[in-house]
Amino acid sequence: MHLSDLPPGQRDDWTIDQQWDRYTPEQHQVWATLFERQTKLLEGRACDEFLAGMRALPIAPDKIPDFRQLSAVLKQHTGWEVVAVPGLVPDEVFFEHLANRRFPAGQFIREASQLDYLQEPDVFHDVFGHVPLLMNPIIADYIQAYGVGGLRAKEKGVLDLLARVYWYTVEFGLVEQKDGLRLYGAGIVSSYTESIFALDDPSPNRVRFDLPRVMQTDYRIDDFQETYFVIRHLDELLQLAHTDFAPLYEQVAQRPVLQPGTILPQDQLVHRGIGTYHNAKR
Ligand code: HBI
Ligand code: FE
Repeated sequence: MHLSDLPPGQRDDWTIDQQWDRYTPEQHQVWATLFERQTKLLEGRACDEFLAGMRALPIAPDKIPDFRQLSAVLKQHTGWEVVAVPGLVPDEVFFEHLANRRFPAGQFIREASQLDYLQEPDVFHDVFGHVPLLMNPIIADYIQAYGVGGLRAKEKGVLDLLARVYWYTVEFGLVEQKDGLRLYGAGIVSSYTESIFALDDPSPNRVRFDLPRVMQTDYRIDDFQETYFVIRHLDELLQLAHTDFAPLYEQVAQRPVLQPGTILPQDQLVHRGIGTYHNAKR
């Protein structure tokens, strides 16, 4: 791609200026509405590390956060920064940023009339959902490792296998804590309806996380998940960050892709879903 093909203001790493001063009062109000709704829900639902990260960051209830301020605090704690992008960026661009501890966050915010509808990750999903856990040293290393691994997986033609691991952990993961199941996936904690569904609804399966099993399992991008995978502690992800996936790719690539709702005899079930939600749509 030639520099001259880029939209005005977009750099060749796809980053743009956040232009924080240009957000309108209406846009800050959308943030405020989402923030208030979500914060009420997440006490006792999100994992402790998420809630701790949220408290420690300059994320206010009534204003879209300024990425420069977020980055200043993140840098000190885990060496991460937040950079603005227009929306989804190509896989390699995304991985290159993560591998260098830069989190690409959507600059725009959803419309007030479509609070629960998202085609691409916006500033609420990316900042409210992802950034608090980047304050945690385990997640900080894990997401960087995903960036490094993503570049390799893309070369090998096995990105779909790795992308499932990201999906079922970083985006839609559940973790067991002393007082029960909690949320850590950004796709869940940034969604009002899925924060309730993932934890409280009898419909979805909740299955112990198993790496090759997850690599085999297709996921839903346009609806609640049919299966959530549960880790016992965030430390499980640290172990993953240090695992060589190459031999697993070879094994798993031979196996059939599993549909999102499939349960295998060897699965360790935390909860067997009754399937009402997704069955009603089939
Ligand atoms: N771009 N901005 C942005 N955010 C993402 O989460 C993202 C992306 N590009 C590619 C991508 N995710 C995924 O398809 C990869 O994680 C596989
Ligand atoms: Fe995300």
